[in-house]
Amino acid sequence: MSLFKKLMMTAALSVAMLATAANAEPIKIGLVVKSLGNGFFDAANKGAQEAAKEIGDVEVIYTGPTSATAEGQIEIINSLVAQQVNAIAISANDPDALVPALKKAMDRGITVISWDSGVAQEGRQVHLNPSDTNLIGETIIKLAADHLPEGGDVAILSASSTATNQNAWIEAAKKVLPEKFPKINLVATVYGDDDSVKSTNEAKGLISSHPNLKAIIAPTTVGVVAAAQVVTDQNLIGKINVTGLALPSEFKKFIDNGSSQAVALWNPIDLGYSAVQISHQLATKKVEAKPGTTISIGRVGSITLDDTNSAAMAAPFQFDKSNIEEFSKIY
Ligand code: RAM
Repeated sequence: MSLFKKLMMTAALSVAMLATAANAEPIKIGLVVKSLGNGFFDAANKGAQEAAKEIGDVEVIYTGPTSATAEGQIEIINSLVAQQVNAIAISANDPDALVPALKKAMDRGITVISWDSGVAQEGRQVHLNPSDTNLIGETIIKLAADHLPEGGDVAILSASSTATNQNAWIEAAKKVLPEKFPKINLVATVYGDDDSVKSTNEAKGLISSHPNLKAIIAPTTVGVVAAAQVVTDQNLIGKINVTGLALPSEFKKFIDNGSSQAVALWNPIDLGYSAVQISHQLATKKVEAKPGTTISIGRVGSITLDDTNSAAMAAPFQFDKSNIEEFSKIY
């Protein structure tokens, strides 16, 4: 073959390869959150987009219903299946109600993981917990108990009554109460649905029905802000301590004004980043979802799947007067 012909063939091959690269569809990952308009999920999306950029061939579709319901999420799952996404990574409003829709997605070859708030095992391949469930359960009670040396009445203001994550944390909290915190008296658990208005009304209800209430524990970033605002507005600072899981950027003012002594949370940016890293590796078959598998998650480290194909990311941090300013600039 002449040199000219050889050169022409190499050039043609390069053009063909370039065309394939340009036409290659990105791996599409639907990041489905409990509801839109929640700062916690916006922070998770930041990390998700960061992971997509880092990996390179990934498009993250950030989506969720306007209110935190399973029905709203089912519609979204069906629409992502119709769009033929490669993966769905969901924070579930209900462990069971989403299973049929997610099974349908998996039947079509779509990778499904849950993160933050899980779906039952038959409805997903992997579940990523932010942190160890028992540790979070104990942490939210300890946050209240640390400031109640004499003990007293406390109440929980949760998210929706079907939220997998909050229900698991509350159950874990109730388990450690009698032995580790015998002087803490849990008088009620109410549900604000991760909706500011409902959470505000539920916080007001707790205060009027329990005159000796010493702390409101809200293991939700939406509920905790609503409760602290109510305590502030009703001049109850110093009487009722609001605590739970809070996003420092939204909550700093309540540490500053004394309606809360301390709260906790893990890094939501890292959580969204990890969900995308895991989804991508499963969707591109770089790893398989089976017990014992170790999945590396870029700058966050790695996780090893337990016998339910679940894993936890990291321990929660505590925020108080000494450090909330610094963290409020990050998330
Ligand atoms: C709310 C949501 C989310 C939870 C955080 C702590 O934003 O309910 O699922 O992980 O709080």
